[in-house]
Amino acid sequence: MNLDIASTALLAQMASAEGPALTELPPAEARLVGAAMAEAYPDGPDMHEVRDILIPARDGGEIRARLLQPVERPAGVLVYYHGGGWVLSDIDQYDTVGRRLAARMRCSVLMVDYRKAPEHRFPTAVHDAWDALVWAQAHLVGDTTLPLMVGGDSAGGNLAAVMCQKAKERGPAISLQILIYPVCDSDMDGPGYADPANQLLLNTPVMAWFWDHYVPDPEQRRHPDASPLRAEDLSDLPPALVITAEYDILRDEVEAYVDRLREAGVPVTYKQFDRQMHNFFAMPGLLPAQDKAVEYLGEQVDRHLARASTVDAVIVGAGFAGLYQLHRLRALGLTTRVIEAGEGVGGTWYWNRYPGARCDIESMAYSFGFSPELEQDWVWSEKYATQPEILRYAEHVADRFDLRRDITFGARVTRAIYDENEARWWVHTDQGEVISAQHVIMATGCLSAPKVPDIEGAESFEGPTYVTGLWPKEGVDFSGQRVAVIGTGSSAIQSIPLIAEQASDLTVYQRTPAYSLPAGNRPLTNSEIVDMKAEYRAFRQAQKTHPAGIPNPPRNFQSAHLATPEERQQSYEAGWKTGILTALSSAYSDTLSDQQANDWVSDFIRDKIRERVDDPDVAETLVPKSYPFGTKRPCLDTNYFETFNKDHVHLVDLKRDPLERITPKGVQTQSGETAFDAIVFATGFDAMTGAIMRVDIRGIGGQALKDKWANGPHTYLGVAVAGFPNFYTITGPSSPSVLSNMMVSIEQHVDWVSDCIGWMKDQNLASIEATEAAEDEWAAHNEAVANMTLFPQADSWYVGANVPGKPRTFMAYVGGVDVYRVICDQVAATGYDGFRVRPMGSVEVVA
Ligand code: N01
Repeated sequence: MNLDIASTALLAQMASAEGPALTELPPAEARLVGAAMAEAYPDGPDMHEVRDILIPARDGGEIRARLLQPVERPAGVLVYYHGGGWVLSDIDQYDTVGRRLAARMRCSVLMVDYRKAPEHRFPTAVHDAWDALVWAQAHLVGDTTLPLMVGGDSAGGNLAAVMCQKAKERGPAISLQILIYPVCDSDMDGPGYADPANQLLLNTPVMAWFWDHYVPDPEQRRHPDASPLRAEDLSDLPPALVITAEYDILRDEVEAYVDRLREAGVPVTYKQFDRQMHNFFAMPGLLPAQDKAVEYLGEQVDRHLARASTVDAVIVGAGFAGLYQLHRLRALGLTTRVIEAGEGVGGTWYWNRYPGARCDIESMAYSFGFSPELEQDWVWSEKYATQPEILRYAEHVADRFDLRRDITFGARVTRAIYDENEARWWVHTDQGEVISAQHVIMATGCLSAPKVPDIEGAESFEGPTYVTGLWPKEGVDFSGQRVAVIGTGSSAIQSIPLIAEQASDLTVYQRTPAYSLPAGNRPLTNSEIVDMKAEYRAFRQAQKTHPAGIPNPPRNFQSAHLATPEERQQSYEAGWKTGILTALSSAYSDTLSDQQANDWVSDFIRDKIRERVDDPDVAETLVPKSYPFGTKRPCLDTNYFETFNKDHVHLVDLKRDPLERITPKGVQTQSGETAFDAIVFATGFDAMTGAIMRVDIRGIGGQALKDKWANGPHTYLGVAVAGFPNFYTITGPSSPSVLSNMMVSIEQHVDWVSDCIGWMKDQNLASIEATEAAEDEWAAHNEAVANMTLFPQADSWYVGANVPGKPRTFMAYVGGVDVYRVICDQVAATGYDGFRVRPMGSVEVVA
């Protein structure tokens, strides 16, 4: 015998306690033994609701039951019958087991305290089990489509099996039976009984004692309501999920029942828990296999529930990437679901509603190019569109292409688990839904996981706090308030001038000053719009062949070293006047790769900042000096620096006066506390990987993506990950993404992924997966290219420096979207070089 250590220890402990054998005790005393043991079980997980119920029994009596409602919205209803030989135990002793099942399965669990023998002999337990089942159907399922399942262990498993046989004729419809080492037959003469190794907690005398109390008449025991193995016809029963233990006198009769179910055409999933004994499932906390069995049952129930929700692809996120991806997959004939946490489309433009939020790529360029009709019809009003206008555009796209019908709003994907046998993903949402999909596409955005302010005491502030990336839909009125803004990145730089217009007093807490250029925003003229629309096709092509997807103004291929100081000044001035983000970085070819070339342009911008700010000390504080221009994302602003010329606007340099904590009244820095009515956190995002890592993603062999990426993201082309087949990251880490016009990169990635999936369909492939070698080669190339630039020098979110503890790696491909496109196209043209594929038919087909 090779029982696991915990079981061996438990048996040894019980033996040394030298109590009387169960069979020597009257049932009432025997019950106390179990109750004493249950005190050692840990508490189960918290529930949304725990309700004790009395269900009327047909004989006028009452059946005690406990309804356990999980925190997440239930995806099904499980009626559970506990074990204990119809004589022992109750729902109090099974409270932890019930809670664990409810939490893991995300199901409402009704624990039934059917009345026990010998006070209530057979068939009372059967009647009670039935009455509780009918009650659950009426009160917990009702008019909903929630699937009804039954389950139980040992004697409870026996009742669950009997319920399924009875329900076949008279309903209710049971979608799954969960049988944990159920008692199947009353003849105690099978080989399981003969093996001395099985004579453990449940042994032959104990089983005989149970039968004698429950059904004293040996003939009556053979009735299928007591011995379900003896039923004549097992066809048309619900699918069964059956567990046994390796050391169990009942294992053979359970296996006989499994065989008979299968012969009758009932789908059965069967698992034996090795090195375990009968009863292990009833002992939470004492026997680790109990946890494993709950997890196993949870996974199987997930799958069972997901059968109803099977699609070709799940897309996570309904921002621009998710919308276009849905459009493309539909065109390929794939059934697709989009899961979106927000209540509407738009992604980043749905959440970032802070004052002044607008794009810093020109509107007519920051738009989809895949539909010439769309780009001709839509009219942008300003050079740089505001957040509401961009959100209207996203909504227009969703409506125009009829996308909403495949989007589930207000639901967040929490887990995605890959099943190698089926080559499919099980995608879980926080709404309790589980979806089976061949492909999972993360369209979760690069800057969509707002960084929770890691400032001590942040939660203690008594006034309202706001995070720019999660701005309230209804807006905020700061009129007459004393406001603090923490952070001076793009979001802060856009919002500070507008907050200053309302606030009676505004203090900006700056840790690192930003390079910002005046946007020169203005309404678009009719002729600009007409001209662009006439040129749109050529412009889209130019976007594709530009390293940042921003062809205007054109790049200068000359080194700054070859220009005279006067020429440099002239070209920087010209770039400055354009109000375009890339104008200064593309003024010379080596701005981002040569320290001296960068110093020249950085000094130019520093002088411009000094010109814009009246107070020389304030100006000097606002001038960035600690990193080269462009190595942290530069900003575009409207009157940002000028705002500090206002008397009621103050700047605190956190490098000189460090922030100590947020207090109930305001902000405490080294030099003292300042009181505020409201605080705005413009503290940025857990960029590139944050939104992906928020989901528990498990690939081949159960490997967690967060473990694989523990030392930084590792991808092939920024779109695929070795060990995670049929899993795609749109504008993922190590793709050009945030170093480009996102719309250009999104379209390129979505097109590539869609072509890849279309190719798989044509080739009848079940899965595609990046190879480790390809991933390593891509990572090495990324690093080599990044190291040719000045980018790694800055403590930016590009390297994860803004998130304490995040591994430092450069997370975007610096080689340019033009070069990147060529590489991706070549990979596709060579039959997806660097990927391994599995044909359909080499995997299990989902029933
Ligand atoms: O975030 P950020 P963002 N104590 O990370 C400071 C895009 N975007 O939301 O630099 C004190 O840039 C932090 O200081 P430091 C764009 O790509 C685009 O503004 O880490 N300060 C920094 O000043 C952009 O780059 C648009 O030293 C703390 C600020 O908070 C990206 O989104 C508009 C702190 C965060 O700046 C992110 O921009 C808006 C702490 N504990 C955003 N933690 C447009 O299209 C952080 N900070 C126009």
